[in-house]
Amino acid sequence: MKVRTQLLTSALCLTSALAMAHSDGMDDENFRQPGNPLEINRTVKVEMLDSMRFSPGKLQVKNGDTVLFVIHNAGALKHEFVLGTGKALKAHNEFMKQNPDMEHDDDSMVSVAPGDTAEIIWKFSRSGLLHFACLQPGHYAAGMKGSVSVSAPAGKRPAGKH
Ligand SMILES: [Cu+2]
Repeated sequence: MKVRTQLLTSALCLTSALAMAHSDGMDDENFRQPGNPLEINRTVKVEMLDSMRFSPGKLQVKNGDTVLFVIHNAGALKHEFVLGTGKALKAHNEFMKQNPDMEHDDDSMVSVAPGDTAEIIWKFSRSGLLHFACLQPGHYAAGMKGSVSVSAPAGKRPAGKH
């Protein structure tokens, strides 16, 4: 019964955050692509710190990469890793202020207890800048966020140049 309730609240949380993100025309759907474990071609380790930082805070991947994120909570507090566009994360963070006890369990986000390690598999299918953040109350505002720069695949030149 507890599991069912948690699933329901996390689904509601996500839906509301996305609805808010969509209301300003931002397109989050293209980034929401969980990866196939058989296609992992990179592993990226990220540490969560009680200094309200991710280490490293800036990541670089290539468009087409399927990345296994290994996320370790090195602190004594609970932290989260939530991947998304900047606007979706901001909207989600606002929602969390009203619902601080919300649990997250979705392909693009994970809560990690102190000392634990969690994994997310993500396929990057568009170049551009993505963001990640911890949405535990106060953490995002304290700077617990980072970015993933998704570059064009190797060998592909920008349009219009020869
Ligand atoms: Cu945190």
